Amino acid sequence: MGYKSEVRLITMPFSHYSEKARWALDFSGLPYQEDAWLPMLHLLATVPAGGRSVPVLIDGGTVLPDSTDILMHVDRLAPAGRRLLPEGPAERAAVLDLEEYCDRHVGTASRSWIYSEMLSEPWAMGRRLGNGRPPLQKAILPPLMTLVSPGIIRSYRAQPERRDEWARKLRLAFDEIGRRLAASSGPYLVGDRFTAADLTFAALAAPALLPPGHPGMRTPVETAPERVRSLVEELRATPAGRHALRMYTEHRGR
Ligand SMILES: N[C@@H](CCC(=O)N[C@@H](CS)C(=O)NCC(=O)O)C(=O)O
Repeated sequence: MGYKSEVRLITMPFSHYSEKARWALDFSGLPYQEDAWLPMLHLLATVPAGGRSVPVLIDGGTVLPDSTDILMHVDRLAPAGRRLLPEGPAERAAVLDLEEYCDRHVGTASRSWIYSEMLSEPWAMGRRLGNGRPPLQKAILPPLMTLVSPGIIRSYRAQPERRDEWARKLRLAFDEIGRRLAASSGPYLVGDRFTAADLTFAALAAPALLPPGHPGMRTPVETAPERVRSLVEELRATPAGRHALRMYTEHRGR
């Protein structure tokens, strides 16, 4: 099966599920074009493609509106040595199980937690998200985040009074990943090499770790509000947090 260079990945630059798909593509070395949209405007690209959320991968006639399907598609096309899913059935099942765990528990909690902390001041959040972005995006993001914040808060149950609940869920998920790391036979979540499990955890934990080296999230932890900084620093110091930061340092080339 050949790979066409007109492969298009529709994203929001700072979306963590988009980062999961983008990292898988970057790791594979396969050529693609990122089509990055700001929140809500992304619907102009995803709805015509037949989806709603980002990421969406369009590869010829194949349209994949889900990060796990994208990762599996990319993995089938990736050259040997650039695969993220092990061949062995037991290891492969362990990786897919962890990927699903992270999709359900890490990605949801990190997103709702950061929004519950930041969206009571959506203008300020828009300014932070604009950090390091082109001037037009920098100008649009504060009013745009102000406009979309009520919908985001509703969709992700990110009301400010829920922030402790989301922080608790995040800590539980990090504890679970820490246990899986301790049980692994090697320095990765499954064995002795980087897999989709490590990538998915690191990408989906990013809103709660603000990892240096993240291509779409350029908010240094030093500039974050005190309460955010405090939990980011706490989670960064856990075994799971240290693991995610190491994955960004060692495996997040572009
Ligand atoms: N299960 C999906 C979840 C993707 C997702 O939640 N994307 C969010 C951004 S991180 C989104 O597009 N939200 C806006 C919307 O649904 O309109 C996947 O893994 O791709």
